[in-house]
Amino acid sequence: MKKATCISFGFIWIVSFTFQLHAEDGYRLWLRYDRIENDDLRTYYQKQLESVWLLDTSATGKVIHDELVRGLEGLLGTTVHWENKLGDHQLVIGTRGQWPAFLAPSLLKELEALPREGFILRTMVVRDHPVILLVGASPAGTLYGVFHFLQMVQMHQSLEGVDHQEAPRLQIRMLDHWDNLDRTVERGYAGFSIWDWHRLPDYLDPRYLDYARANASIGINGTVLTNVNANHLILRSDYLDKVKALADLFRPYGIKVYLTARFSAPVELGHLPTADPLDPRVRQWWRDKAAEIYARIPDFGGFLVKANSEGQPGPQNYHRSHADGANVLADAVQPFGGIVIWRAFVYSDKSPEDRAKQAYQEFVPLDGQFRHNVLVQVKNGPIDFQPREPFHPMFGAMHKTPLMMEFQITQEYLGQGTHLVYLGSLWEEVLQADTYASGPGTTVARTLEQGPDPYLTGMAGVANIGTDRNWTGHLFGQANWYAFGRLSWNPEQSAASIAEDWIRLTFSNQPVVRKTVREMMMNSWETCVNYMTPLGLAHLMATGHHYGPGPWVNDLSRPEWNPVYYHRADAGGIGFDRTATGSNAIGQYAQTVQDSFGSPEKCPEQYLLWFHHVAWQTTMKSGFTLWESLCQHYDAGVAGVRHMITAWESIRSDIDPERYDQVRMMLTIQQREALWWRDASIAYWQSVNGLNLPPGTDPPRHNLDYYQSLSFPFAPGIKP
Ligand code: BDP
Repeated sequence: MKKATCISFGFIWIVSFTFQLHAEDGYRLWLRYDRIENDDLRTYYQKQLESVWLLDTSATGKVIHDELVRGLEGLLGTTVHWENKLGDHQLVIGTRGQWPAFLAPSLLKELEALPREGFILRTMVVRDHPVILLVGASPAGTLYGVFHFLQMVQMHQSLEGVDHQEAPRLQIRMLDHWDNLDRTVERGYAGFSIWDWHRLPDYLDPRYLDYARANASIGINGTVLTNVNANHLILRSDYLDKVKALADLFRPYGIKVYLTARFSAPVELGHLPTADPLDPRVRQWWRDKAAEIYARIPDFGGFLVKANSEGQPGPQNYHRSHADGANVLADAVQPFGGIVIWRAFVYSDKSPEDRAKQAYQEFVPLDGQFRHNVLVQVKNGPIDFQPREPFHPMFGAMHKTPLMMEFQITQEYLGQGTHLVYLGSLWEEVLQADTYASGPGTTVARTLEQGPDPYLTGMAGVANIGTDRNWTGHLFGQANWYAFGRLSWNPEQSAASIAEDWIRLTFSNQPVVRKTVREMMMNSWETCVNYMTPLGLAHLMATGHHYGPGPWVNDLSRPEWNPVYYHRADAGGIGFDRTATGSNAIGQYAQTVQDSFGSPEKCPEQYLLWFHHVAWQTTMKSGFTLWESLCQHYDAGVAGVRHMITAWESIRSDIDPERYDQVRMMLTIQQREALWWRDASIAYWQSVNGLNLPPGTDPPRHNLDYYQSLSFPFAPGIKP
């Protein structure tokens, strides 16, 4: 890679020097701003951007100023010329309310109609001056527009006749950090938590600002700093001072801070004898706590709560409902404009009911009982964040309660920190699934966008960020962070187009790189599903850390923690009967969905064993038996990783050596682990069905005992 050192400006030299210190370690994410190598192109942009007039004087205006300096000076290799009056070839940037009427009055009208975080970007002539106008409906909207503009330049797009208007389709676009106060990260595979609680509030790690920049650049406007398996200490005054320091840093980037609330905090922190949500002392405690928080952080977002789930305390400890629990917190934050996000990820060790049915059964009857400032956060599928699940039946099932999507960006069940799996495809499949809840076309995305309250719509992603220099452990984990942000802004976007943008911003605009990497990414999810859990299988991971295969596990205390609970393989067949002859989980979907998923013939094969128990010898659409087909999927998975390696190697000369090697080494791990998944799974299924391997199928490299004997006591991300 040529470096910008040939440029004589001192500023550029310093920037370049810093980059060289860390070379291409991935720290800069998709905000690289490297100098445009093509002279003609660079000159074109320089001519279009003779000066910048920045009219936004808010704290966000300062952020915009700094980002433009960084971006334009990096990309164009020249100093930004700031001007406080109209000029030719000028980028004019402002915000509703601070926009002088003489500047394109027609814009003012359009601005009226623009939602709060929207922006307009337009090339036009104002008083004989050819200019590019960028105006946001709020400072955050303007900042989003600035990032959009910089990305256009990064992607070498023309500024001719630009006429672009955008606003987010979902209002709450947030990252959920499963970060503990001791800096371990539950299900984190990229080092430790970036929140340095011990040194906060006085020491402000510069990384916090880069975190805020990265999030703002993809439209993320909320961050939950702490793990859903919550520690009450985060609500203690000294910790709230630390939270305030972060909230102050993030505010100019349009990012609000949220915290997880441990339901029993009134007991642990407030020394009350109970946390019963209907007890007046408990209600007062939460009100006082909210007032204490808002005194420090006037725009505090609110609370995220995991209650009565996997051992967490909750209202049911006091024989109250989830609505009672959510409402006590909602009442506490309501005077300050706060919200409560209550998670629907619940299942009971007491109930013999199919785990896939339990969230729906608990929550749908409560529709209408939640306060107006409560959202219920629902995982994309009915069990957990499995490699592939059908969409959660709660989407479209609650008409009075805003539902928020919860995706997992960190790859707990998808290869963790070492597998290249582009999750944009998974999320697209879920978002575009038709719930038929209000007739055809009621996709999951629509149910999110058109909930009962237009101000309470949203999407959360469990973050994959840590202290690793490249933020996400695997370089391609960055693509998942990026894609999540883009989809939370507009859930209708295609995974392929988002991948394309990420590649251009992160690696190169060269067609060969774009094509090769896009193909790698777009095939990667299916590849992973193939070697881990093909044909609708799920939850076959080893115990605790969920690293590697463990389909044989059957000795955990709770039945639904055991993989055998999910696959139900026996000598006759495999799969979970969720039709009327089984658990009837299918009954929670709309009739049209039931008609398809509920019939083994019509059910899309990717969900077959999720809904049906199928005999090993059943003939599939391909003409092969289920057993043969299963083996083929495992082989396709292993071959898919091999293809990724060949593809990556083919563009070696187009990628800088450092990032090339990082990814190449990870692919080696992935190849080994894909084979491990395949072999261990086939060895186990054979031990159950006693069938010979289909002709042409390689035998597993080891016997089942070997796979069962493997242990990984220090695998990362374990739940404490
Ligand atoms: C599961 C994770 C566990 C989380 C839980 C949750 O294994 O660590 O606490 O989800 O979402 O997938 O609460």
